[in-house]
Amino acid sequence: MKPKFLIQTAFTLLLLGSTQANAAVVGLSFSSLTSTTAQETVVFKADLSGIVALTQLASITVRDAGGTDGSPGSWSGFDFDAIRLSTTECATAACANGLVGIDVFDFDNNVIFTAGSLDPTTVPGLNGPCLEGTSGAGCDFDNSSATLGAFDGVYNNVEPRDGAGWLSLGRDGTISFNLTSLLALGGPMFMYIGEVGNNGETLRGQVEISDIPSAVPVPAAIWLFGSALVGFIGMARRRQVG
Ligand SMILES: [Ca+2]
Ligand SMILES: [Ca+2]
Ligand SMILES: [Ca+2]
Repeated sequence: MKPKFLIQTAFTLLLLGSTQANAAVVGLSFSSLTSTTAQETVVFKADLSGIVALTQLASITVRDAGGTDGSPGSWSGFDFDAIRLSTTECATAACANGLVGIDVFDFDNNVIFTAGSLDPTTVPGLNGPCLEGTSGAGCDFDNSSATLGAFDGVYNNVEPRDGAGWLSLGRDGTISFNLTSLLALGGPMFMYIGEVGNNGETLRGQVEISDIPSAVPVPAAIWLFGSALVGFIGMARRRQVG
C-alpha cells in the first residue's frame, strides 16, 4: 500500500469520524404533567438530563404521533402551543407555564415546519387548505399566529378560528428548532411542550438532538486513531525503503 493512498484514506476516515460524532440522535419519551393550563393546554415533559451522547444541544425536532384523536381539517394532528427549556423540573402544567425558560429559541427565523396531512372535513373554517398557525399561499409557519413562546393557545369552536395561539402539525407533521446558541447538557434539563385541547394528541417518542460541527470536540478515539495511523504510515515507508 502506497503512503499517498494511506494518507488519503486517513483523511477520509477522519472526516467520517467527525461526521459520526456530530450526528448523534437521541430518542426521548414524553410524559404528561398533571392538570392543564387555564386554556386547556396539556403539557408534555421530556427529561434531557441523562443524555450522555452529546454535551451540547443544538437543535430539536419533534413529530406528531400520527394518531386519530382530535379535530379534523386545519386542526389535524398535535396542536403545538409552546415549547420551553428549563433546568427546573415541573410536575404540573401551571408550573411549566410559569417558567421563564432558557432564551435559545428564535421562532421567527429558526423554525423548520413540515406540515402533516389534514383529515378531511366540511366544517366551515376548518376545511383547509392550511393548518392552524400558518399563513400565506404556501401555508407557511407563522409565529405571529402560533406564538410558540407562550402557553396561550385558546381552544374553542367559534369563528374566527385563526390566530388562536398554536400550530397544528397535521398528521405526522414535524417541526424543528435550531437553537440560537449551544445549550450545555449534563445537568438538570427539561423540555416542555404544550398541546391545546388535551384531547388525546401526542408527540411521537423521538427527538433529534445534534451538535453543530464547529462545536464538537475531537473525540479521544479519533486522536488515538490518528496516532496509530501515523505509526502505520511510518511502517509503510520503512517497508518501501527496505
Ligand atoms: Ca389537533
Ligand atoms: Ca402559543
Ligand atoms: Ca389538541
